[in-house]
Amino acid sequence: MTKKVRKYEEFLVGGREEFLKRVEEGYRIFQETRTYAYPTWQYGEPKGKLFKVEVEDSPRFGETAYVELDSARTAFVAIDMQTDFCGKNGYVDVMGYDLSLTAAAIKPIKNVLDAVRGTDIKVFHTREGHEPDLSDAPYNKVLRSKIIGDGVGIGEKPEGGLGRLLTRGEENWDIIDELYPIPGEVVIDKAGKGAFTTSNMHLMLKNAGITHLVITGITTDVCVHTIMREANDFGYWCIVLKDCVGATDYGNHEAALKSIKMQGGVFGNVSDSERFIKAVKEAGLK
Ligand code: C5J
Repeated sequence: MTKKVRKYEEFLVGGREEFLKRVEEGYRIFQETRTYAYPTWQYGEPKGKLFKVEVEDSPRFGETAYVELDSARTAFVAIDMQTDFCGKNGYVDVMGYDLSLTAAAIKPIKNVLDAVRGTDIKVFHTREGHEPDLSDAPYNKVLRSKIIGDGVGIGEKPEGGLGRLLTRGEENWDIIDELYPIPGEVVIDKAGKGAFTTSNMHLMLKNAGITHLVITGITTDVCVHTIMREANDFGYWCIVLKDCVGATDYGNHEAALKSIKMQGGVFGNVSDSERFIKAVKEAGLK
């Protein structure tokens, strides 16, 4: 019996020519307008209002471009603005890092929250933390935290602290008062640095019909980057607001922002709170 030789492409669903035509059209629009236009061919007609945000160093360093978003398909995401990451005797403080670096994001995030609350942009908050019995905490993560914390790690209460570090239900684990969620905003509890595999965030974004994420929070090089990379891989358009993120090390913060911009925006785009608020106001979203 002769064996049929199968070609790899026989198993593909097709649509390559049509897809590349759409890419060609997006390319032409970009050449004319410097805008990553909202792809209605993919997502359908806008549910809210279209508005454009200026992004920096795109597609090359020193160049400016615009990302077009549908307000009702946009999520403003505030990542891990918990006492544990920016407050006294929290997880980051116990590790000995300079809290002013992560706390610097608080005020700009508050300004953006004030601008988006009352619009049809959806607000998502995340919290990193583990179950009180530590059943979802990897051993290596907990051990490393105890070593760098000079004997006090995840699941333990530091001297003078509010509660056990990165432990769900503790005061230090919760979101800081200045940025506390209001009714109607989504709070995602995640057991990892990312959110797409350790929480229901992806399901909730999908169910809400979200296509674009405006990302803020801490820390730039860890949870912000991990979530942005996950979202980008799933095709979400991501914009990080650079003054609304902070890291435990300034060099890492800068490098993390730079790496987003490589390859024409390998993980998305970078803007800032002022440019984003201006775009929201000019579009008259309230
Ligand atoms: C860290 C985070 N840095 N939220 N978590 O451990 O970035």
